[in-house]
Formats: sequence, C-alpha cells, structure tokens
Amino acid sequence: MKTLVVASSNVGKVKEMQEYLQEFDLELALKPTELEIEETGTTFMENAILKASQVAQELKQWSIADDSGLMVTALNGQPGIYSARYGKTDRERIDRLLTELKDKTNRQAQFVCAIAIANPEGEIVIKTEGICEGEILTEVKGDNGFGYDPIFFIPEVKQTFAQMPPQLKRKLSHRGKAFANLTPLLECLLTSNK
Ligand code: ITT
Repeated sequence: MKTLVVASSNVGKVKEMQEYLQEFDLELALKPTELEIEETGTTFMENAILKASQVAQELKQWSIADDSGLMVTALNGQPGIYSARYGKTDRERIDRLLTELKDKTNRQAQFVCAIAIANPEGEIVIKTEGICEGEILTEVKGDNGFGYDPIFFIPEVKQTFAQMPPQLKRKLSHRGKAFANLTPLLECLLTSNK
C-alpha cells in the first residue's frame, strides 16, 4: 500500500485523519467530491465499512473511512448515525440539539467513531472503534475544531473539544482513541504489504 484514499467529504474530519495518519509512510489522497456513498447502514461500523469498501472498489485503491456521531442519553441515543443529517450546517445541527435538550437536566452524551480500511478489491482489512464520554453544554464555547465540538464538554479537563488544543482533543476524543487502536494494526498491515 502506498496511497490511501481518505473516503470523507467532511473537511474538519479529514484534517484530523490526515494528522493522525502523518506518522505512517503513506501518500494520502482525497476521494473525488462527486463520488458520494449512501450511508444505508444501521450502525457507525456498518457505515464506515460501506464508505471504505465502495470508495476502494470504485477507485481500485486502498481506502480509509470514518463514521462518527453523537449519542445523547436524554434523546435515547439520537442523533447517533444521523448526526450529519440533523441539520444543513454545523450551526443548524448545534441549534437543533440545544433546542431538543432545552428542558433536560441529563446532559450526558458520548461521541463514537468507527474506522474501516478496505483493500483495492473492497475487502475490509482493518476496523476499529473509539468512544468518548462527555456532556452537552447549554451554549457554545470555543473556536477550535468542527461540528459539535463547541457544545461537547469533557468534565475532567473542564473544556469543550472546541476549547482544547488539537493534541488534547486527539488524546481524549473518540477519533483519537479509534486511531490509537488502529495504529498497531496499520503498522502490521504496512509491514506485510511491503
Ligand atoms: P463523511 O461521511 O463524508 O466522512 P459526514 O460529515 O457525513 O462526512 P458522518 O456521517 O460520520 O460524517 O457524520 C458525523 C457527524 O458528526 C458530522 O455532523 C460531524 O461534523 C460530527 N462529528 C464527527 N466527529 C466529530 C468531532 O470530532 N467533533 C465534532 N463533530 C463531529
């Protein structure tokens, strides 16, 4: 494997994925924007597998996909796999969530990230997951990051993802943890494909 196609159109997510893959001897490419994969899965992992596998098959290249989202306890786990479809913009998605949580005292939530890597035939060779527990604030705080970062608060460090420097988000976040699980598996794969 020399080139790995990042199967995502989410700029914030792609930036983090590129950073977390930097330590590997890989050329990263972006999937063409016109190549869109329908997320018909019922779990984060099913959707990550769909995206990695279909992009790999289309382009006949190795591919990595991330499916992630926010599961809010007071909303019975919603928006979950529908986190991207909760509104048209990050602002709209945040506002909708804050409105739905307006009268709720239970602010518990978890971010989940599923990662899948597919070979050029579309077969899944690696899959990992990461989870990060936190709370949903009643208003936005911080300017870093993307998506729901300004309302996702980690009590242990008293900061939202959007208030943290990128290294701390990497250490604590769902994506950082999924990539920490991925690292030894990817090292192994790269050694066996030399
Ligand atoms: P791709 O499928 O093209 O990768 P997407 O934005 O549609 O991009 P998902 O289906 O995985 O991605 O939806 C994830 C949603 O959760 C989306 O709205 C993200 O902005 C948000 N999200 C995921 N990880 C996040 C993070 O680390 N911080 C804030 N929001 C995040």
